[in-house]
Amino acid sequence: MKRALITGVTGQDGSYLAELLLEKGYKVYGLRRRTSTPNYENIAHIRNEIEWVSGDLTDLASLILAVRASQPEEIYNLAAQSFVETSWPQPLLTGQITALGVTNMLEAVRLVSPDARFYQASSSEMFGKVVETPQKETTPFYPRSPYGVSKVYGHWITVNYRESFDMFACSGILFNHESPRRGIEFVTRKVTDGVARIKLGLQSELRMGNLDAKRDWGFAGDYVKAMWLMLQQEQPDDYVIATNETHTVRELLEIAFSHVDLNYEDHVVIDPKFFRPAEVDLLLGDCTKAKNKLGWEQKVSFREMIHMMVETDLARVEQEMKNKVLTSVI
Ligand code: NDP
Ligand code: GDR
Repeated sequence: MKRALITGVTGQDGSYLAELLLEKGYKVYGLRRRTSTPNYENIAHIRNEIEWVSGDLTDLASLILAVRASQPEEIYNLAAQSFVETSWPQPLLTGQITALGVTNMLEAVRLVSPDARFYQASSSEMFGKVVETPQKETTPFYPRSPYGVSKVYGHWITVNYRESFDMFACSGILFNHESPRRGIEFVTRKVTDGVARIKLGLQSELRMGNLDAKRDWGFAGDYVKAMWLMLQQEQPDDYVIATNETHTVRELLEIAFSHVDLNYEDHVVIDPKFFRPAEVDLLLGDCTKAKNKLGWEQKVSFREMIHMMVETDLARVEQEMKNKVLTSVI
């Protein structure tokens, strides 16, 4: 039985990846950090199938113990302070987790299980300001947020450990990917949750930021398959994972509201609070390398995914109304 250690297992991607690895017969170890209120929402259904190890990306000793306890053949480093907006008010914390945390993880692997295969969750946010489109593995980075800068560090330290210590370390440069398990602060989920609440009469407006930003949005369930494929190759390498399509936030609004016969223009209010100090205007990925070398391809389209998210949020909000326990809105 193969063993895998996942950091960030309680997050969106961690939950889909844990499901995938369990299906494949892996013994899955999940790193969890101490929180005052435990958060198992995304993995409640598989919680008892995961072996838990405690640790925090900012604490090297805890990671050494976690790698020692799990003895994994594969390690997926998905943990991060992952919300771009929060990286301006919390730049140091973001750097400690999202940048230096990667070195902590790599050191733990190098010291305890140097032959383990390592996946780093890199991001299209590293491309930032448009230098070239579509963006591919060779496109220069120009990050536009403390988060993006931290991910560039995490990316290059992964490449450096591969080249310095001959470690099997891969970096997946993943473009935005979403699902019903997406955190509610991210734009797709904020919109689909807002649509559900408006449709069910709980609120009438949705306050938004820059509607002109363009993103290449895929489905998280498809993207975790690419992570696994990267660690099954003969040689470690870096790959862009994307849909090769881009859409504005405005198109996202149109698709989500019209799915329940509403017009977004009747409900969306522009609020300067949601504009960022520096914006990434356009992301559009070219994943030709992943298609050719990994045989990876997306299955769920952007429209299908947004419909799936609206339907899930409608059902959840309706249930919450019945139970008279409404979760708070962003
Ligand atoms: P989420 O925000 O949903 O999950 C983040 C995870 O990191 C959570 O499990 C969280 O645990 C954990 N975490 C945060 N801080 C620490 C810490 N100090 N020590 C240990 N664990 C910690 O992110 P996603 O699932 O969306 O993304 C997964 C990874 O992929 C992230 O690194 C993200 O930056 C990157 N990425 C994501 C993309 C996307 O579109 N989703 C695109 C490209 C890259 P807790 O539950 O305790 O908060
Ligand atoms: P992003 O995702 O910053 O691309 O990072 P997010 O969904 O937060 O923003 C996407 C775009 O939408 C615009 N926008 C808004 N965003 C939010 N959150 N709330 C709003 O009200 C709003 N209005 C407009 C933003 O300005 C932005 O242009 C995500 C994260 O998952 C990262 O961890 C990951 O690395 C990248 O995707 C790829």
